[in-house]
Amino acid sequence: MLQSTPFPTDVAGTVNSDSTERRVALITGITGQDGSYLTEFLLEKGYTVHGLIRRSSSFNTGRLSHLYADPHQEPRMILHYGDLTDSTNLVHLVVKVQPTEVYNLGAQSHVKVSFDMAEYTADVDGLGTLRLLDAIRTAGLAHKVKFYQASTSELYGKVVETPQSETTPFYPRSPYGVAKQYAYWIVVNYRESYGMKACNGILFNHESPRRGATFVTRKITQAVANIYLGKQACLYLGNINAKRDWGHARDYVEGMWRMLQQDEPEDYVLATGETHTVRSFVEKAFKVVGVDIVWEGEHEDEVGRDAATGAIRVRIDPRYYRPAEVELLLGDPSKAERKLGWKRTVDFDGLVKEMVESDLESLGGDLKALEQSLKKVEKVIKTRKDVAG
Ligand code: NDP
Ligand code: GDR
Repeated sequence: MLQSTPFPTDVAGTVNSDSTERRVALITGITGQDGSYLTEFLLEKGYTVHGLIRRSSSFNTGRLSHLYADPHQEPRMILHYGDLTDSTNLVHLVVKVQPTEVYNLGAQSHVKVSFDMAEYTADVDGLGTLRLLDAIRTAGLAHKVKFYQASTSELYGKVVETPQSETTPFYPRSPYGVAKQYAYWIVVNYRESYGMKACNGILFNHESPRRGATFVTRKITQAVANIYLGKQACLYLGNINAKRDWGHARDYVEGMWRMLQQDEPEDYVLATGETHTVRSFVEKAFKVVGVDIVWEGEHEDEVGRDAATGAIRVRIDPRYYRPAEVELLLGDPSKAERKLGWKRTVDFDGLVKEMVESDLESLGGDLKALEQSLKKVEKVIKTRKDVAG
């Protein structure tokens, strides 16, 4: 059952009077990709999870629907209306929930949109972090709460060095990156000024079948599934030469939690240590449905054709270009591996395959039939090779 009362009178997770044993998390951005995986992870660990959700005229809790409690049981996931732009609301919420861990994942998280909504992005992503930290102080919990800030590889922006690590200087290239840089430093400042146990997780891109449909990976995998099923003809993209260090969101939320289990609060990079172009993501995704893409043309006139049929499956649309681009991200996760014992478990190929197959399945595609037809093609290729000697 969806518990959407803004300020419930009885707060689950507060039954145990010994504060050292309480495990109560408060998550902003709980309805997003990471929020949903983190909630699953924390519920599994026995936490009570409180989440901030925004009032919306349409349903925005789809990623959490499988976690709603049986109405006959005490709910362990409780949702509250709120917004990172509303400090009074945040203070009430923190006082009421008395969290032991706070995960600040809420953000206007789309880089391209941040150029259109720069002030709003600064308000939510930058000042929103300050409001939440101050709500914790106002509630008298500055020394009790462990705080996670969703920092980002977008802080590195223009390439200064690679791989990028905790010591690489920042050079953000978007209003989003600049707002997140404010958030990064206010977290460091509150840690140093008030002794707050606050950490920045500098996370490189992480994706999953739950990734928002306007981020490039999910846009590609949905298009591949639609094209395979004959529901779409062509995929339009912007800069396909940009390089990203892509991991799986499920691995990354575990890293967030591990950061908060340390005695000393510090900042950590989570990344795979590999980088790939958007172009190669496209090729891999089409390959999952047995299509080889060949490229021809240049710049805005470049197209990606199905090598077997000649059909144009990818075109460039400059509308998706950004006023300033982050060309190359490649992270060095060695500090997190050494100190947190964290390591990603899903590689690039595994990530692309899972996302394409999930989109195919949700669009009604038959994965078994696909597997069989790919096996047949493999056999034909092998026979041809054998014949050719
Ligand atoms: P999503 O875009 O999927 O989720 C963003 C969440 O923030 C949603 O729950 C959204 O609510 C909420 N939100 C937006 N505006 C507000 C607001 N004004 N007040 C409160 N909540 C708000 O992002 P991800 O899950 O991918 O990312 C989580 C966090 O990690 C973000 O802060 C992002 O910037 C950061 N990050 C993400 C990376 C990635 O690769 N995924 C990498 C590095 C950092 P609603 O559902 O109502 O829109
Ligand atoms: P990013 O992710 O900007 O890295 O931010 P996104 O998937 O939006 O873009 C990745 C790269 O792909 C290029 N690109 C396109 N991007 C989109 N969205 N749509 C297109 O059609 C397209 N064509 C090419 C982009 O130019 C870019 O180079 C994500 C977000 O989750 C942030 O919140 C997070 O902080 C960073 O990752 C790390």
